[in-house]
Formats: sequence, structure tokens, C-alpha cells
Amino acid sequence: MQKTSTDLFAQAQQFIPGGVNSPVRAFRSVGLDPRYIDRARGSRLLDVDGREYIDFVCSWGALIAGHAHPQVVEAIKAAAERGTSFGACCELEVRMAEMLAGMVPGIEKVRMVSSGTEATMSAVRLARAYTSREKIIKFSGCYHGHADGFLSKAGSGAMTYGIPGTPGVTRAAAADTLVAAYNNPDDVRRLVSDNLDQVAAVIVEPVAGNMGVVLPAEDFLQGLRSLCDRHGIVLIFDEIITGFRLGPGGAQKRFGIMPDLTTLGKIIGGGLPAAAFGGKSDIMDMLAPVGPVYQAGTLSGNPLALSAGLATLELVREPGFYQRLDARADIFFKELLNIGKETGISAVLNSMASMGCLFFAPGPVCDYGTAVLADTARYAVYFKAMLDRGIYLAPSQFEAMFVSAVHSDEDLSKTLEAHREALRGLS
Ligand code: KE4
Repeated sequence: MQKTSTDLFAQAQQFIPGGVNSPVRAFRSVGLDPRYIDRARGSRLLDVDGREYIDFVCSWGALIAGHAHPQVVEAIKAAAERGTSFGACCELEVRMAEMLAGMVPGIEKVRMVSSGTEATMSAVRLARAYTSREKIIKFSGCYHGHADGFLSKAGSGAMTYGIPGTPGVTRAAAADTLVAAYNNPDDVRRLVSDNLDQVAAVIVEPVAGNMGVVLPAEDFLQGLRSLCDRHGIVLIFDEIITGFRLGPGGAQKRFGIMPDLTTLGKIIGGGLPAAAFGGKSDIMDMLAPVGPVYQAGTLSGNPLALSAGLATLELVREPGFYQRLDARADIFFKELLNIGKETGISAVLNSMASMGCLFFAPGPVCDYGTAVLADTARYAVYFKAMLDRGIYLAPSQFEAMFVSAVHSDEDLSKTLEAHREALRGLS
């Protein structure tokens, strides 16, 4: 007898804290129990209760080519038949490194890891070693994974559950992390001058995707670049969402601003656990075994994950991939906003390329302070109304929604219709 989502969630809670392996999946902030997904293909999810959804989470942005893309599945099968992990070097690692160095402007050398957290944690360690400094600057509302130093005023699940810092992070770890307001260059300059010659790195999501979507203000990123140049600070672009989302070279190519280090994830794993950090050779060559900075991983560069990632990158490299995707997504997001205006519901839509976020906020959302003004209770009602109509959005106001290359015209118009009905239910 097939177990229902309710059965599975009850059982899961006996063995897994909160019943989930990652908090944001718990649906708590939208006041529901999670749906258990049985399978997925293209733009669709099917849960164990037989309900089908059009998916706009896309494994948090990883599946830009959709679920179970035939070329990705084929690549994984072929790789699996040759062995799932060698714990030794393999050609796929060379191909991936060459691909990333060839496509991402800021990457001369790169190292693969298995999660975004590992990538950002390693990049910060490297920056500290390179500069012989200890402090880092992050931005409130940005999320760089759950390594100790990143959890002050983080975004994503930490923001969803209002966890300002988190127990278990030592005072020392927190003290080395300075937090500035996103899109506020004066704030960053103040922190740098108050901590002169102590700041190793500034880490930023060039387009924020973890407080909902927040776009960089004009000259914000250029301002960070200039400030880091002036003070010998390593600029880290956390492109774990924006890498290969905002185009083949990510945000750094789109904006023409070169970071010193870049972190990548999600899309480069094609739905399997693969992430990376890379940058200028003189920084990267400080890593063991060349240099003194230790960093390692049993499954780093895993052939199965890299086969899925490489197959996905081959798909996004096809001529016209981004033009087609971004054009459709742009029309879709504009329609979402227009319908909001028609129904008189105050909502703000921030989007870039195929990532976006509808905020039930009173005014423009340009940083953490304005994002938290969003009406999360109203988002929860809207979320359920969309879920009931077969539209699967992020179970939190403070996440992004993603359009993939396989969302059909029918998917998008069905979603817009559901959106219109859900908003009408709010008024
Ligand atoms: P992971 O350790 O979860 O692979 O990556 C951490 C990370 C780092 N940097 C950015 C910009 C990220 O968005 C993430 C992870 N994103 C969240 C969703 N916004 C992951 C979802 C989850 O925690 O379950």
C-alpha cells in the first residue's frame, strides 16, 4: 500500500529532526506539512499521493534544463556503469575544470567540492590565508551555506525561521564575520575603515536569491570591486545560484565585474552533489598540495555528479539557450506582476533572467530591511492556493522561483491563471 505524504512525514519525524534533511523543506513557514515527491520529469513533480505540480523550485535552481532530462539521465547511467566513485583522479574532473575555466571569466583554476557550503567555506579559508587577515564581510539576507561564520543574519532558511545567528556558532567565529546592508556601499566602507587591514574578504551574492530575489543597485558591485582593490581585500562572488543561471558566465559576465574568487553549485551538478570554488591562479595555488592551505573531500569531483553537471552545461551552451529561456521568463514575470496590479493586491516582483520573486511587500524590496516587511502570512495563504492549483513554489517568501528551459507555454499560462485566482482569493 503506497504511503501518503502524511504517513511518510509522521514516520520521518521519528528518525529525522523535524522530519527533514534541510529546514526550508519543512513547509513550516507556510503552515503546511511537506509533500513527498515520488518522481519528476521536465517541469513536473508527482507526489506520492498522485498529485502533479508545475515546479518552480527546480531543486533550488539546479535544474535549469528540467527534471530527469534524457541527456542528463543518459550521462549518469553511463557513468554509473563505469563506477560511481574512484577516490582517485578521472578525466571528468579535467573536463569540468576546463569547462568552468573556459566559461567563467574570473576562474583561472578551480577545485570541485560536494556542496555550496563547502565551496564558500573553502573560498573564505583561502582568502584568509592569501591576505593573512581574519575578518570577512557578508551582507544581511545573503546566504552562503551553513558554515559557522556565515550564519549571522543569513538568508534562506535562517531568514525564513528568523534565526538571527544560531546557537553552536562560537563568539570567535561570529566576531570574525562583519555584516553590512546589501546595496549599501557606505555600510561596507564603514566596516572596512573600522577594521583597517583586518578584512580578508567580502563575500556577496551578485544577485541575491536568499532573501527572495534582490537585484544589485547601480554601481553596488563595481563599488565593492573598487573598495576591495583599494584595500587588498579578496572579492568573492557567491554564484551558487547565479552561475549559469544569469548566462553562461553568470553574473560576473553579465555585469562585467571580475571577482577574485567565485563559488558555484546547483546547475554545475545538474541535480547531483557538485559545487566548486575557483579564481586567480595565484590565490588558488595556495591550496594543498601546491600550497599550505588544506582543503579536501572524499567525493570532490565525483564522476557521477560531474557527468550530470557536464551534460547540463552542454545543454546550456547550445546556441540560443539563454535567449530563449530569458525571453520567456521575462514575459512570464511581467505577466505575474500585471495580474497583481489588476487584482489590486500590493505585491512587488523582482526578477532577472529566469529567477524571480513575488514579494507581498508594501514597497520596493532592495535589501534585508525591506524584504522583512513582506507579509509572510499572506505569502503562506498564496502559497497554499497555488499548491492546491498544482503550482509548486518555494515554501518560503524568502526564496527565489526559477523558470527552466522546459517550462512549456501551457505550464506558464496555467500558472498565470492559478496566480490570478490565488490573488483574487486574497482580496
Ligand atoms: P548548499 O550547501 O545548500 O549546497 O549551498 C549553500 C548555498 C550557498 N550559496 C548560495 C547563494 C545558496 O543559495 C546556497 C543554498 N541555497 C539554498 C536555497 N536558497 C539551499 C536550500 C536548502 O538549504 O535546502
